[in-house]
Amino acid sequence: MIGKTRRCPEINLARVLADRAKRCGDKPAVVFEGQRYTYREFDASVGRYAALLRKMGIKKGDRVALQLPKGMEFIFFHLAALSLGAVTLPLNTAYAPEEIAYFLFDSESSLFITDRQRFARVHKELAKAAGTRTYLLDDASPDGFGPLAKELAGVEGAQDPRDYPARGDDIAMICYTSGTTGKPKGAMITHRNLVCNLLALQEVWRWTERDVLLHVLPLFHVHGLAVALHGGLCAGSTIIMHARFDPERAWAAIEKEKCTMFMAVPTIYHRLLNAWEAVKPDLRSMRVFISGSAPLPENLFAQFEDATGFRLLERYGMTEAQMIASNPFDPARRIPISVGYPLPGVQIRVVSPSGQDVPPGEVGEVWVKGDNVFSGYWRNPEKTRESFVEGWFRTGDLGRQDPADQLRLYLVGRAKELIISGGYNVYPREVESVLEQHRAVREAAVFGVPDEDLGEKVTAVVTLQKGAPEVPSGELISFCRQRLAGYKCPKEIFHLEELPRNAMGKIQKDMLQKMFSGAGSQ
Ligand code: MLC
Ligand code: AMP
Repeated sequence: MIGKTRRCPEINLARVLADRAKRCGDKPAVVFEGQRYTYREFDASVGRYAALLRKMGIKKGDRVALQLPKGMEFIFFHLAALSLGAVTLPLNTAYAPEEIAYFLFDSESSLFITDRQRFARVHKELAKAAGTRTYLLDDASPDGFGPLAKELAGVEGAQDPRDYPARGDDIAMICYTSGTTGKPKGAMITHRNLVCNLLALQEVWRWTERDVLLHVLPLFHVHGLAVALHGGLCAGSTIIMHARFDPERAWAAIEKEKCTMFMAVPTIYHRLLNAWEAVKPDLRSMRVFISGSAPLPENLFAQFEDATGFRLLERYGMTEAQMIASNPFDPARRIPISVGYPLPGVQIRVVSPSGQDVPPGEVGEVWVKGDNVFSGYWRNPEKTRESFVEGWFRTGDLGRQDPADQLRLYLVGRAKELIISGGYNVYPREVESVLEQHRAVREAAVFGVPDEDLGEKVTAVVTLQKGAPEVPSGELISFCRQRLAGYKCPKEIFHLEELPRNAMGKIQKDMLQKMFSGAGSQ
């Protein structure tokens, strides 16, 4: 075991950020696609959005689901909801209507905030979440509320309702994650999880109000939301935010805005490296480039350093446990393929299948404990029980600790069947069960094959029902697209007469991986 516990303040995350805004006043907080908000303006907007949510009847414990394009509205609604003690559900904009309906139904969300375009796709499915009201930013909403500008004007001058009734172990967010079996589960993340993790990151990454962070990640995952956005605001930094990632534009912004920090997934670093020669920006303002959410290949680490002179700082995290470990700030101590040491307040064990600590240097499952660890899965005591052993959270990641370097952690694989494609998680079982709904498909096996850009590429093999006519792969991919977010859909689908199985009857995915790595479309 490595790492120490420490006390975390009992405070509402939105309160922490509002207090920081008071101290930062006229300093720019967020610059989003040309819209510039000082901390004072930012905080006033959160207050106005809170007044609107209060008018809509939102109160402590209510779930508020957000499926919005990246932008200030998402941020203001999210923080406004937290400041009233409500719980937010940040939803990936790529989720298919069936997925959205399930999340709203399962979470019993009181309110679903989206826009006209997304509502048009999802509204037929919403009948499944009958108790959820919908608010549309840019149109008249089904229950009588008008577009955002009109509603915000209506609460202008209203008393600031932010009373921060939730804190400590109260839930702040429910983030849905899929799994190897069953339906996606809602990870309940508390105010304590978020606040203590931010304080740890500030310390380890020396994050201060002098920093200027370039933000290119989506806001609906822990990386872009709980680390980059909350972290930047909590430190009193300025956040330069792009609606979507574009490598040339990102390099140019770092130079123009004199950025000091950047954080991204390895796919983004790979694309930045490809664009390096074309832009060659002046990086003298930069302090640190941070990578996480997926394994950072050793050659990418080396090539990035050769081109830019910066050693990427790799860290390890997970929706359920926020940020767990990080390489040290000192560049000389950043080692490729290692995720470093536990963050302050985080404890790590590496454990055998029988639940014993393995000797340092041997591979086992990474278990985590600390104020960063979530409080369980929403209304799913069985999955929660399976995920914890005596207060230790089982990450499903396989790691090894270096006995010669203060138990520095290396991740070597996963005990869970998971594909990480461009930093997004794809659980094979979810995709297989969609493919198996197709009338011609008898069985499907989904796995990741190595991909230079995405890290792993979702790939499928199917066998067909007896007598079924050949189905083109394109048709099967379209079938998946109607039911799953685009990034979960196989990029390639191959056909076999039979799936290879071992003596126990289990499909040999490692064999399929070898057969189809580097194969072309069929
Ligand atoms: C997009 N597409 C992907 C994809 N992203 N396919 C596979 N894997 C991905 N990651 C597909 C879309 O379905 C679409 O297909 C096409 O690519 C173009 O979509 P896009 O949105 O324009 O893509 P692009 O801008 O190229 O996005 C690539 C990316 C993005 C790398 C910028 O994937 C990204 O932002 N990834 C970061 C994910 C992240 O934040 N993860 C953190 C999880 S939290 P088509 O055919 O429909 O056009 C976590 C904890 C921790 O893991 O430790 O941080
Ligand atoms: P998510 O469920 O989207 O939060 O993804 C969490 C998973 O991403 C972890 O369990 C790891 O498998 C993986 N992950 C995050 N950071 C890293 C990293 N630096 N190296 C390898 N895997 C990582």
